[in-house]
Amino acid sequence: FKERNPFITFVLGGPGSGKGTQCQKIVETFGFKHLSAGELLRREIESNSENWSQMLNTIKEGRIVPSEVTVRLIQQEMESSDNNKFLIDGFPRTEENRIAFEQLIGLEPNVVLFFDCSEEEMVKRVLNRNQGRVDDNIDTVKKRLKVFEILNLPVIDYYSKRGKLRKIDAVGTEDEIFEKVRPIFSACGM
Ligand code: UP5
Ligand code: MG
Repeated sequence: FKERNPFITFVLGGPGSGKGTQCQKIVETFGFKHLSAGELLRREIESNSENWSQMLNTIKEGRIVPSEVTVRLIQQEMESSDNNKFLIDGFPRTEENRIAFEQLIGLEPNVVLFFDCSEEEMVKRVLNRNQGRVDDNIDTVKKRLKVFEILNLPVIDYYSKRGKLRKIDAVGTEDEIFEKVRPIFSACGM
């Protein structure tokens, strides 16, 4: 897979910061393959795969599913895609996730987007979503925010130090935010 020289973007940000929404726009404009780690896990749970009930509990509690599960799902999707440009949404959540990906896939991301949003706005967006997600309730949202702060901020910090982080102010309309995203990919020659 490494030999295909894929272009990999990690898309990070707290719960409800607009990762999925902006990923859709990036797909429409730049033709990436979108892989939401959370979506892949929810699909695994729905298909009653091995350990589905444990995974469901983990998500209900806002905790992080073991790296080996998530990385395997992402790897399968990447290897079976004929697109060579990937948006990996909501992953890596932890330093352990990041290291597991880099070791197994043998690649680092080309770019890391970080949608920076206030907690107040994130809570409001998540509670308004109404798509029946088991983790979209005030108790779980509070836990997700805490897990984001403790486990994901160090990953964001790591990529900032590597010069790969593109931080985007995620307050504003969806279109206003996308106009800040667009030049990042244009500058990469897409
Ligand atoms: N919305 C979007 N943009 C808006 C804007 N500019 N103005 C106003 N409203 C806006 O957006 C959220 C809502 O806000 C939507 O209703 C949207 O219309 C509106 P969305 O684009 O869905 O935000 P997103 O950042 O994708 O929020 P999401 O809730 O999906 O983020 P999470 O990171 O919490 O969820 P994810 O699906 O990635 O993970 C869920 C759980 O899975 C995790 O908590 C964890 O338990 C588990 N998980 C792992 O264990 N490992 C992983 O690697 C990944 C997930
Ligand atoms: Mg999402």
